[in-house]
Amino acid sequence: MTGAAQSQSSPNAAFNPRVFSGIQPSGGLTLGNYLGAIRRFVDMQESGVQTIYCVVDLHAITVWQEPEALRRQTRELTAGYLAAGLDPEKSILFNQSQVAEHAQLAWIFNCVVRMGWMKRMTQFKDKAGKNAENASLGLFGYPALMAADILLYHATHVPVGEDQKQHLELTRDTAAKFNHDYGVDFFPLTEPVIEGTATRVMSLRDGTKKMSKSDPSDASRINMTDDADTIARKIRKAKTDPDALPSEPGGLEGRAEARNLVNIYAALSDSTIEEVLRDAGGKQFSEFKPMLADLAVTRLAPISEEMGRLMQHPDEIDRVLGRGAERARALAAPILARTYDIVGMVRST
Ligand code: AQP
Repeated sequence: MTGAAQSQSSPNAAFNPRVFSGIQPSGGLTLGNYLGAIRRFVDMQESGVQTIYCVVDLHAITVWQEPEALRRQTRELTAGYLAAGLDPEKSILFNQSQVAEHAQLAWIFNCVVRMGWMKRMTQFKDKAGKNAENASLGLFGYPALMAADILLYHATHVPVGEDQKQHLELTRDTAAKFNHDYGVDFFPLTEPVIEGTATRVMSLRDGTKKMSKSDPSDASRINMTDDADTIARKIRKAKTDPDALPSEPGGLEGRAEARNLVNIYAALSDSTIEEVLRDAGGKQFSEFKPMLADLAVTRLAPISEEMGRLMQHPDEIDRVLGRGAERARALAAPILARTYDIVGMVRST
């Protein structure tokens, strides 16, 4: 986290730095979720700020989820958090549905945000596609629940991938409108933290589409539970062009698939694009892809092995989520109570 969070000139100077983020258990974890989000979550945990990480199961049901699959994916995502280095003693880890205050604050925000704001959300347009009339109301209202997730903890910073930037802007607009309408300075104007070489990992089948858990093609993504052979096969079959890699980043212009594989290599090897191309410039993909596959397997195998081990103990995972939910509720309840007071709800004391 930068010093901006603590700076007196920051609009959030009155708030203690606090980080919140979440991932939907809407499928298996992908390399995109890991590089774009979870790795950043771990960095922030280690920076000493208070960190709160959620499995956003209420968001997941905005599109159909088989109940048994949702339960498994919720535990698997938690296992992914733990295996990647999130520590339930240092961070608060929980699933959203166990803290009812998320849904309660979302209702208040449903009455603050405007229809016009929601209609501009590109993710709704992408996910609803041509069949928007048949999309759930929850999918349309998703960003108001997301604003509630974040503002319920007065979070000042949210690590996310590039695709969530517009939703974060809506969160700031929601806080600003609430503060303005009620004449208070109650909610912070949360800042997105979109950093690193892998803020947008693209599909292995189409370099213009983001890698996504719910893409119908399994070959489009690397799942965090894929074994070494599967990872190697998917990378070998990844779409590329016939040219060799350039030795400068400028040479990746107009080569979306090549850029994506170089980005992934840079992120997994903790190096810059320039450094990768200094070594790999001039190589054909037939040579670069096996290098990338080896690196991916080396980096991901320990995480997927640990996920597998943790998944043998679902009770242990549920205990982590339950304990995290208690700690989350302790932070959320007073903020919701104060929100109700500001809005004018009567409550007995
Ligand atoms: N391809 C990606 N590259 C970088 N970051 C990514 N994230 C997702 N995909 C990429 C980041 O992961 C976090 C969790 O995302 P989410 O599960 O809440 O929803 P999403 O962004 O819609 O992710 P998916 O994988 O595409 O899920 P589905 O298919 O269910 O919609 C966010 O921080 C996101 O930026």
